[in-house]
Order: sequence, then C-alpha cells, then structure tokens
Amino acid sequence: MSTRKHLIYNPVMECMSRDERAALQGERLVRTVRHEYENVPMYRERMKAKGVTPDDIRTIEDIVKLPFMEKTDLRDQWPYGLFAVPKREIVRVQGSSGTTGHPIISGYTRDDVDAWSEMMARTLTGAGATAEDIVQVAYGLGLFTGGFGAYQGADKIGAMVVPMSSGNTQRQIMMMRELGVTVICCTPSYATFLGETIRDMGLDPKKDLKLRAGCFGAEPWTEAMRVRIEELLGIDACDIYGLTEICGPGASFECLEKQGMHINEDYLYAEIIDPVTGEQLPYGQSGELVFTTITKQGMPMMRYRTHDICTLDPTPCGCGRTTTRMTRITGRTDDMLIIRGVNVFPSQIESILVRVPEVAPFYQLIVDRVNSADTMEVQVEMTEGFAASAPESIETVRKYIYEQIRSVVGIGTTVKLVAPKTITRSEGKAKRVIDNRKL
Ligand code: DLL
Repeated sequence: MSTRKHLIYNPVMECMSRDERAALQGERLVRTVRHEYENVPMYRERMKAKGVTPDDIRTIEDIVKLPFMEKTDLRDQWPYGLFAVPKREIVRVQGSSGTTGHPIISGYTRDDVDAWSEMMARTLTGAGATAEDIVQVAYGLGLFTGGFGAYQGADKIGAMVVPMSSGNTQRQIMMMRELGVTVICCTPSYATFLGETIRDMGLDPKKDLKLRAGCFGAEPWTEAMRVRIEELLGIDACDIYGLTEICGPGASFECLEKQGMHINEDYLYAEIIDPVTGEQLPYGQSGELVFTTITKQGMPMMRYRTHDICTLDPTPCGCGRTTTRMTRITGRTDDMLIIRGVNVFPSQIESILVRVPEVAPFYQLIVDRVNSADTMEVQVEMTEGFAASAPESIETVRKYIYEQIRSVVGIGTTVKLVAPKTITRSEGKAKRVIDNRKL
C-alpha cells in the first residue's frame, strides 16, 4: 500500500504552487466568462442585470462580481438553453432528476468529456489505482454520471474495467471474486450492502477477494460508515464528490491520506458562501458550496449553488497535492433527499399528491435504511369521504399514487393511505420528512 499511497496522476496540475494556480484559474475564468456571455442569452441577461461585462473579469478574485446559478435555471432552460456551442459539437449528455421530476441534463463537448475523464483518472489514482488494477464499476451506467465517470477514469489510467452498472448483487460478487477485482466504485450504502452480503455468503474478503480500495460517493456518508466499509471489505474507502451540473463524479476526491477531498481546481473554482446573504466566506468557515467551471465549453456553469454544505481547507496535504480540499458534505441547504442515489425533492411527491382528489394534503415521507438500502414510505391521509370506500377502491388509488411516484421521481416507494387526521399537525413548518437513516 505504501508504494501506492502518494500516487499522483498529474503532478504538474495537482501540485503547482497556489499562486500559479490562481493565475491559471484567472486566465481560464476570463475566457469562460466571455464564452458564456457571447453564446448563452441567459448568462448575458443575468450579467447585464448585475451591471457586469466580461471586461470586468480580470482575475479569479473578480468571480464575486458574477451572478449565481441554480438548479431551477437548468430546468427553465430545458433542454438546450444553456448550451454554449452548436449542438453538433456536443458529443454526450448526462443527467439526473431535477426539482420537478423533470430530469436536468448537462452537455459535453469532446474536450469536456476528456477533462472529466482526467478528473476521474486523478480520482482513481488518488485511491491508489493504476494500470495494474481491475476496476469494477457498480454505479449505474446510463444518464446518471456515476457509471460513465468511473468507467472513463479507469479507462484513462489503463486499468481493466468491469462495467457492471448497478444492481444484481450476486453477480457483482461473483465477478469481483472470479475476476480478482481490486477496486470497486459504487455508492457507500451499496458498498456496505455488498460487504454484508459477502459476509452472509460465508466469504472472507481478505482471503476470497482481491479488493484493495473503493471510490464511494453520490450520497452523504460519515467516518463511522468509512470504518464499517473498510472493515467489511478489507479495503481503503475513499470519498468522491461531484454533481451532474458541474461534470459528474471527480469534482473532488480523497487521496489515501483521507483528510478531505482534493478539488480539481484547474477545471473548477470552488467558493463557500453564506446561503442567506450569498456573501463569500473565508476558508475554514462552513457554508454552501458554489462551483464555477473554468474550462467547460458545452454547458459551462457560472457560480452554481450546489446547496451542499461543507468547509474548504487550502493547506497542503501529506500526499503532496496543493489543491484546496473540501470536507465531507455535512448537510444541504434545501430539502433534497438522496434515496438509493436518486435525488428526490419532497415537493415532487407533493405535486403528485395534490392532484389526487381522494387524498388530503397531509402527508409524510418516512425514510429509512434497511439492510444498507434506502427505503421511503409515503404516508398520505385519505379524505373523510373517501376513507369509507371499499378496500378495492382504496387499493386502486394507492396503486395509482405508487405508479405516479415511480414514473415521475424514478424510484419505487411504499405508499400507505392512512385514516383522516392521523398525521401529526405541526404549528410551525410541517415536518414532511422523517429521515431515520443512521449515517
Ligand atoms: O451524484 C455524481 C456522483 C456520482 C458523485 C458518483 C460521486 C460518485 P448527481 O446525481 O447530480 O451527481 O447528485 C449530486 O449528490 O449535490 C450532493 O448532494 C450529492 N453527493 C454527491 N457526492 C457526494 C458525496 C452525482 N461524496 C448531489 N458526499 C450533490 C455527499 C454527495 N453527497
């Protein structure tokens, strides 16, 4: 392990002095802002409204003059409004569920895909992976960025990729075992489930598997979960972070020091802001993470508010990288839930329920983790009149709600129609979500 501990994929970019990097970021920001202003009407309008032109952006510090972007902007500009190049230059779209149940997408040029692959190559190298490794990708391969991101990074470092996609746990374990997989990429909750299943099958990961490391992300997890996964699978578990709007996984990643996630700062500029005032906060202070892409051509993002809460640390790391590190995500400033890797907004569920006349607008979402997998139960009150209906009618409505949620939100949930006035009323803000997951 020690020989792999300080592997760095691109020492020039990852270890340059902070002054050099700030200069590079400034140059790249200047170019990106001009590109956005010239090619995306929404950016032009927003900048004009703030009284700023591309000429006002000369160094990276000038970033605070720029307007913020939100997930709703992506929805409002659906599908191509934020593309900054002609569609023929876009070679890929990736996506995730958005606030309204409508997915959001990001478009990538060939160079954007290459940049993302580089970020993921650095990510895997951070976890000690090399061309000698066999990397199993158990993130979903599809619109979701997890699968393709991990695949591209593993491909770029020359590893042997096993592109399993998500699910089918027995087959995942069989491949892992028989192919001698050394690195696994999946969500941390799935890693726990894999570990538990492996143990239940009577296998000893240390003897029966060759796993050495894992790159886990797409949902919040904790140090306690890291300890559990490392014990269950006998590996180094590294946290990796990213979001569709910015690039997908690889925006930042942990090295084997496991002391925070290195941000790929030659591609992205990170800020922490006060979520209420929007003011930039100094290093070390907790707040909302904001990303600006500084090389992306296809669909660049200006000061994108992630709503994820963390802290930035600019001090050098024991691995030799000089990039700013972000702490684990400690929460969100909005109510987005992540259920089995899918982003779910309670407002999506509410908008389904209010269209069903047989139920009242009193509902609760109960989230739990059973056998390491997230579960969600939707409890909604029936109206007084409907509650007296025949059981078959109640079942028909229940099934209808279930199907609606499945098609709009993209996940299966348990739906329970409960008697009128049984969901606790609250005097202040309604408590719509009860999240029993112990992270
Ligand atoms: O989850 C990209 C990704 C795939 C990251 C695989 C890591 C590994 P989205 O589906 O757009 O993209 O969801 C982005 O997921 O704003 C965070 O709230 C959450 N998230 C992602 N990684 C982490 C992490 C992918 N390591 C949203 N810790 C983000 C906590 C995470 N939350």
